[in-house]
Amino acid sequence: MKKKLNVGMIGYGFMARAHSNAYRKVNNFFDLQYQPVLKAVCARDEAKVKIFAETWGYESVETDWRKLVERKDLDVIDICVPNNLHRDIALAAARTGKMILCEKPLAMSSQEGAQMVTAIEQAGVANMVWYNYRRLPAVTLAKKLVEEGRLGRIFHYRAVFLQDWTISADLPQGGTALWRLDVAAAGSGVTGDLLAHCIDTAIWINGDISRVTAMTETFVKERKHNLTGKVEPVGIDDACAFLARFKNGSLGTFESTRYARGHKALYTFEINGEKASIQWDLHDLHRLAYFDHRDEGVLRGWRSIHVTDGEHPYMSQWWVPGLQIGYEHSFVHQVADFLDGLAKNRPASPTFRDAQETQKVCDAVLKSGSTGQWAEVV
Ligand code: SOE
Repeated sequence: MKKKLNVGMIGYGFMARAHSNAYRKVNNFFDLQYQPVLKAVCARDEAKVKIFAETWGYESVETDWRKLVERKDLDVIDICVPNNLHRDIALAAARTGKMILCEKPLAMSSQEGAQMVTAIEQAGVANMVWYNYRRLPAVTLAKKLVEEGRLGRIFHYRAVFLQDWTISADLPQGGTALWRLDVAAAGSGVTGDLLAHCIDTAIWINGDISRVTAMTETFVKERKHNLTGKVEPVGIDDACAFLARFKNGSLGTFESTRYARGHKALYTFEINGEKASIQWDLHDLHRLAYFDHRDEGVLRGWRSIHVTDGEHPYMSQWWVPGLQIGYEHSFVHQVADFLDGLAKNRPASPTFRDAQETQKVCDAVLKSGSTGQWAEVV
């Protein structure tokens, strides 16, 4: 008999769908002691949250997150709302002793992140942040290859995350669908939204970053605000590029923009080591490119590994070798790892504390972007 874990979801957007899908599927594919139960979902719009509950199979709805967090029949609170609400909800949930899963980025700033880390650690509650790309089999394989020392000494880490959906100056900011453009709700633009993914993967695979130098730009300076109806200044970074020094001595270059016409979600990274290199591309997420200098000269070249074999991370749980999985599976894997960690009393990463490292890098990037100076990650 599996142990039931009652989930209280806050939010009903894109991420709430991705997480709900993962809770529903995880026990069909992974043999785990725990089983999530979709107990309640909360959002301010009662009519919409009821439709969401019906679609995904939540047993009940709430319209006030404070009420949801206080409910005695819930074990886990899943925070899937704009970034400006993460801290208050996490602090309130920690006070009730509930486990907390928080959508990325952890917080609006590392100052808020630090408060959240303290609160959950004092409360001693299980916690995790949804940096889902780590759990794509090809990305997990990249981490494994680096850990095994196959690349040797790492010289370079290079990542980009490119989109093009905010180029139109007529696009408003703020409100349900466009809160990512509103600095009051998002905290930052591409730095917290997209580079945070790149930074999380980079730290996970290549270790901590010590200093950065960045440039940021806001191409469209004013947009109509959906909440006030007025044209207001845009406070987010539309684009950001930064150089980084890793503690292991390697150099990092990172770039993100929502103004790369033609690119919808092009997240790629490349790692160059003394002996081998790795490349990964979200548009082809089940493949990992690998070049090994130790290969016999005439055969040496980039190989494209179709990461669908039973020996590859997570893949033995899915179909048969050669059949690929997709984006949504990264969330299923994240829930599986969280539940497995609970059973083994071994927290799955990234915990709030791990995600706070990314938050610190984001703060340093934004600071450097505004001062034009190198910034230490503190
Ligand atoms: C923004 O468009 C976004 O949805 C991010 O918020 C997600 O974190 C990223 O995975 C895809 O792009």
